[in-house]
Amino acid sequence: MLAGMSVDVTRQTIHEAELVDALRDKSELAGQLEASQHLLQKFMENSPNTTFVKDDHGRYVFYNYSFADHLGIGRTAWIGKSDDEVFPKDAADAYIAQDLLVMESGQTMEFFDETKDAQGVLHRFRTLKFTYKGLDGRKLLAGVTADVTEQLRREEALAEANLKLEAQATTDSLTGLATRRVFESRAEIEFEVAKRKHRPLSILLLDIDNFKLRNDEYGHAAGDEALKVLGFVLKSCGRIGDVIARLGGEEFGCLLPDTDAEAAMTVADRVQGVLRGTAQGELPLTVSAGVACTTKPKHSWEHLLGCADDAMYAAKRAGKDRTVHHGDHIAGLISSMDSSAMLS
Ligand code: GH3
Ligand code: MG
Ligand code: MG
Repeated sequence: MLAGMSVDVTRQTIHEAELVDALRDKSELAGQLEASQHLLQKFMENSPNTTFVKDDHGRYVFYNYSFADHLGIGRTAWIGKSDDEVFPKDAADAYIAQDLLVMESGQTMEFFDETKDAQGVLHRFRTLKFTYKGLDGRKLLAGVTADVTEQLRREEALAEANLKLEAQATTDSLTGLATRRVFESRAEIEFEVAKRKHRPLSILLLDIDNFKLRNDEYGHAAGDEALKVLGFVLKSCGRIGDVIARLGGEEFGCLLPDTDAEAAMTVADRVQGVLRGTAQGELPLTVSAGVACTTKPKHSWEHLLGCADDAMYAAKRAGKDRTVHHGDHIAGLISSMDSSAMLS
């Protein structure tokens, strides 16, 4: 019996020791929980992002220092209040509508808006809103808002700079015409379209005559002025769908879809005619031009451009201020070869 009693006392002692251990563990856990809650609260309060929590009636149950400082309100002034009590009607309506959407869907959603700070400076914000269950089981809505004014400003400046770069790469700054890069990429496309649809495509190449002399005699500015005049004349002689480009220096190209050689020669004549009637300093502004058309099979757009170039140089050799059609140029070459063969 005595021996049995001594066993019970030992068991009791063990239970007490376990209890003491369990209580110590519990109090340690509670301490850790409190410490981590404290840490989280400090992070929330001091976050540079504004954070807030509203209950299922849209009343603020929490907001951090950044929220209070941005709106210039006390750190508890809005607790228990809803948006329609603290914001102007338009803003309040927008926030309430967003909250409803998030509460009903249970999804995390992103919103952008603009508000003025306490000093009247406009800021742009990105807000993420989501729902969660509070300790009492009620649905709460939380929001994290980042000030993206600077980020958006930088992104917009970058987009604007890219647009400018793109424009510089595609538009000749002096004449406002397309650049060689645009001409070549469009020539490739139009050549394929013309081939597939069995439609003619013409290229008209023009080079200002004696341009070096103009620069030397009247200065670079006078040369630039002549380039602008020709650019303007070419634009006025083209039609919608034509690609008119400054290919470099004083050389210009017109890509004329759905245009046969005869019609392309008419465009060239029109340009020459307008230039003859345009006073441009003491030197007449004339061009030599070459026309090539796809009506006869050509290998590629590059070949077509080469033919127009040959024709343009034939116009230079023939005395400038004229247009030569590549087909006629070749026919001329053949007949001159024939006559020299007959003579020999
Ligand atoms: P040709 O009648 O045989 O075509 O002779 P040209 O004097 O017109 O041609 P050349 O190729 O000998 O000279 C072209 C000149 O164009 C040389 C270059 O200094 C000038 N030039 C090129 N780009 C520009 C520009 O943007 N502005 C000005 N003002 N001149 C330019
Ligand atoms: Mg020239
Ligand atoms: Mg030239």
